[in-house]
Amino acid sequence: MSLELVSRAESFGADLAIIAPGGVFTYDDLIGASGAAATRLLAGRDDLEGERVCYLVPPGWAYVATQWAVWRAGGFGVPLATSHPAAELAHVLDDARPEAIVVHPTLTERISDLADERRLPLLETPALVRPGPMGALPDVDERRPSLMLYTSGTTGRPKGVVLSHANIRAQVESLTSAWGWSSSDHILLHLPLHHVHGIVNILTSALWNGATCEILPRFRPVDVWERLVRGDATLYMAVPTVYRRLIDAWDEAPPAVRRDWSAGAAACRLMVSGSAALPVPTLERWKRITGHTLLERYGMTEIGMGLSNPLDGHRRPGFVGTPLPGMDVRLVDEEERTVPAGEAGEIQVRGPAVFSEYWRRPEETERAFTADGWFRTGDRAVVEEGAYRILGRASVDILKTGGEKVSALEIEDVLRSFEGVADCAVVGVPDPAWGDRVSAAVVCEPSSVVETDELIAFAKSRLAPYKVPKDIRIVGDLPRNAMGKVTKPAVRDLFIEEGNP
Ligand code: MLC
Ligand code: AMP
Repeated sequence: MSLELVSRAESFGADLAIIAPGGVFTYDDLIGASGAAATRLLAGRDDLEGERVCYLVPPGWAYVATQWAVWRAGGFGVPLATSHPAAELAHVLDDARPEAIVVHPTLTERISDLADERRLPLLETPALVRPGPMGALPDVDERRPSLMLYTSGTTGRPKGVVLSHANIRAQVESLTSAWGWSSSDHILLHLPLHHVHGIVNILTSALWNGATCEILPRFRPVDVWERLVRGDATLYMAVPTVYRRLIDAWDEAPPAVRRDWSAGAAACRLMVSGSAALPVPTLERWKRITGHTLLERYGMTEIGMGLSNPLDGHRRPGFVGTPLPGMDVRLVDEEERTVPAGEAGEIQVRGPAVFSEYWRRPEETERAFTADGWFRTGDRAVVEEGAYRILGRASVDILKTGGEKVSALEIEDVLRSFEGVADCAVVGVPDPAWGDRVSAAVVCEPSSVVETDELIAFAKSRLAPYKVPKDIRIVGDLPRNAMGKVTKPAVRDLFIEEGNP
């Protein structure tokens, strides 16, 4: 028996599955290409048996065919971020220890040295996903690992979140019923494909339902508006920073263009925002421009989506609604007792969509769950008049910038390794465009001069672009409390006082 996602796709046959820069592809095409590619990945074996396969492929047809091929061959997919420099890619390769890397030819140069150093075979997508014969493929039990997504935490480098096929099915089924997905849906996709938002909420939900997923090669606000103008997209999902950029582009357009753009967006049946807090002014502005009250929902790599405003009914600005189908959600105090109604607490989640473990990190996995299986999200919320309102993270060291989660501590480690830096503190400064603006206060070694441009170039060579501080201030000392510990709120105030938004 094949995975349910695949058997469902077989039933959608000649319907349009993917529209991508390289062409248009039906469900039959996806079954054919991923079957041939799975056969090549197996290379005569019966089953990849959970071997990791990393893929560094830009959003597009080859990405989708590769992901399905890995799954159908019994492999464990590890998407690599196309924006990451070598040091970040090396971390994932060394942690995941794949048996092979699939790469799009435009990115081969980026990874070939890393692959050679680790003696990993590199398979280029044109050869992998081309049409060809399909051999016998294994039966893949849905409890087996399906996807490993890397996420930043309060300790160490990013860790792998292990999601099974059953976890992903539970996430997709929940969203299908909550948001009314059907085969007549047509969704636009420009989010990166190494996160649940792009992979599960958009791509896999579309393919589970026999809908069409149209992949745009990159996010450019004008392209999205011009695509919406055609009036045939039914669904759109993005992070708050993207909505803000779309609003800025609309503001800059001439009145006749604005009218067309607004009419195109109004034709969608649903527009969703998530991955970071949606500022109420953005929600209100979007409503004036398009007529849509954005449906805000709350999720996390480890759990998929947990809370959502309703498809039908009142969507309360500033709130993320109620638990999604299949999700148990509770708020607890520091002793892990459920808080009385109306009081704030940590969000804990349980259910079939929740991940099983951090890859090869048993202690961190154990710390993440209570004895009776609730996952500790580290986010705080309160329920008011029946709806959840997110209050923020329990830790000041986890930031969200443009929908990307970053660890202040990981960035600090990198900055401290730069010659002449004695100490530093990284904080998220509230910013209307990015959510948290990654900012660093840096103390130099006595008699050293640190050029901020050089420090930024150094950070760029080691960190994903969204982790690189947008603002660096050289300070004489870091604000500390009586115990000598750096006080992050006081560091944040340094940037606010100095004229940041
Ligand atoms: C890019 N840059 C960022 C950034 N993205 N800086 C901070 N935060 C980000 N998120 C950098 C670029 O490298 C560049 O640096 C500069 O900022 C301006 O780049 P840009 O071209 O304007 O940015 P762009 O490429 O357009 O990307 C912005 C974005 C993108 C918002 C479209 O970041 C994005 O798609 N974010 C979504 C992430 C996502 O899918 N999150 C879901 C996680 S899952 P320089 O130095 O070159 O100028 C999750 C669970 C859930 O959270 O609930 O969904
Ligand atoms: P990630 O680890 O990248 O999956 O990011 C998950 C985190 O994003 C959550 O733990 C929250 O802190 C944050 N998040 C997601 N959706 C929302 C939302 N609607 N409002 C506020 N924070 C959110």
